[in-house]
Amino acid sequence: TQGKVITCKAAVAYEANKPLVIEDVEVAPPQAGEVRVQILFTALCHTDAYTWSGKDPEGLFPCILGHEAAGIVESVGEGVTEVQPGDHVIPCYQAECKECKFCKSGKTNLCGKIRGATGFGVMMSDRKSRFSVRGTPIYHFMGTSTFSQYTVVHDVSVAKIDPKAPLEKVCLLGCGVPTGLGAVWNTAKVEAGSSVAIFGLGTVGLAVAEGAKAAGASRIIGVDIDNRKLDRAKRFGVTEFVNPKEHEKPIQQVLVEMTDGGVDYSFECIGNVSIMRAALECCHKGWGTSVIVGVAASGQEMATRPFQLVTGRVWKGTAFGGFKSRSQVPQLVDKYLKKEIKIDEYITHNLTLEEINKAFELLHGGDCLRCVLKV
Ligand code: NAD
Ligand code: AHE
Ligand code: ZN
Repeated sequence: TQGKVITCKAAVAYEANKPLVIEDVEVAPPQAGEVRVQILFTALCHTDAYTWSGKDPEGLFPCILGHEAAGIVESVGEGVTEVQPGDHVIPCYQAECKECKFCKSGKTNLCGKIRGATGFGVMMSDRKSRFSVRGTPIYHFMGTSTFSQYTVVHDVSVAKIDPKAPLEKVCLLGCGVPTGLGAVWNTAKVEAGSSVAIFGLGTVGLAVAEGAKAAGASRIIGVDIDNRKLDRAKRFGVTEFVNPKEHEKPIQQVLVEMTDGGVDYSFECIGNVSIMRAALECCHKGWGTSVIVGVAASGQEMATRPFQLVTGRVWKGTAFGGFKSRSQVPQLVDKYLKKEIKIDEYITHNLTLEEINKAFELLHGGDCLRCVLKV
C-alpha cells in the first residue's frame, strides 16, 4: 500500500448535527514530514461533539472528526525519521516539534509548527487535505481525524509507544485522561494536603480527581448536577459531593463556607462560562488557583470582579493538561502498564465505527464516560 491511495471506511461529518455517514474514503499517501496511520481504536470526546454541533469557530464541514485514538504506522513520507511502518502510535492533536519558540520556551506544551494548518483542516506543506470522497476533499480535524481506518498526520503529531500496550485501552491517552491528570500535575501543581474542587465529573473531571488523589490532596470536592455521578466519582478519589441544584445559595458561596474561606485549587471541566466564574470565586483569597479545562462555545465570554484577582486568586487554563505530547504520552503509556494510572475504569462502552452515531447518543446520556470504537 506504500505510496498508493488507500480506500477505507471513515465516518464523515457532512454538516453540523447531521448524523455521520460511513463512507469509502480515499486517503492519499503521506507527503514529506507526514505519517499515514492505520487507526485500530478510537474513543469519542466531548470536543468531537462540540465541533459537530457547529459551535466551534474552527469547525469545518465536511470533515472527519476524532482525536483520541491508537494505531499502527502504515507508511511514512520523505524525511520522517522518528517513526517507521509497524510502530504503535497515538496521534496527538497537540503537536511537539521541539524546535519552535513554544517548544523551546520550556513554558508551555503548545507547539506552533503546524497549528496554522490544523485549524484550517489541511496539511501544512501544501495546505491540502489527504482525504477525499468521490473526488470531493474532506477536511481534517485537530490534525488527527481518527474516525477513519487510515489517517494522515504530521510527524510532529504522533507519539511512538510501547508495542506491548493494549491499543483498545491506551487510545484514551490521546486526550481526556492526560488532560485531567496534567491539569493537576503540570498546570496547577497541586501539593499534598491541598483542598480541591472539581466542577463536572465526566472523564476529564474524574481524571482531575485521580491526579489530585495521587498528589496527596486532602479534600477533593466533586461538583455535578447529576447525582448519579457520585458513586463512580468516589472510586476516582472524590471525598465529598455537592449538587448545586440542591442549594439555594450560589455554589461558590456553598464551597467557601464548606472550606473555611475557599479551596486551594479548582478545576472547571464542563465548558460553561458561568461555572468558570464560580470555580474562580470558590478559591481561597490570597492564593487559590482555578484552572479552566472545559471548552466553551464560540461567542461565550467569562466575567468576574477584577477584585477577585487583585486579592490573590489566579485564573489559568490548560490544553492537553500541559503534557508535551510526543515526549510524555509514551511515559503515560508506561505508567498505565505499571498500573500507576487508570484507563480501563474510564471505558464504559465499546462499539464499532459503524455504530458511531449511537456512540454520540451514549455520550450525551450521562452514564457514558468513554466509548471506545473498534475501527
Ligand atoms: P462530560 O460531558 O463527560 O462531563 C461534563 C460533566 O459536567 C458531566 O458529568 C455533567 O453532568 C456535568 N455538568 C454539566 N453542567 C453542569 C453544571 N452546570 N454544573 C455542574 N456540573 C455540570 O465531558 P468531558 O469529556 O469530561 O469533557 C469536559 C470538558 O473538557 C468539555 O468541555 C471538553 O470539550 C473539555 N476538554 C478540554 C480539553 C483541554 O485540553 N482543555 C481536553 C479534553 C476535553
Ligand atoms: N477550535 C476550538 C478549540 C477548542 C480547544 O480549546 N481545544 C483544546 C483541546 S480540547 C480536546 O478535547 C486545545 O488543545 N486547545 C489548544 C489549541 O491549540 O487548540 C475553539 O473553540 O476555537
Ligand atoms: Zn478531547
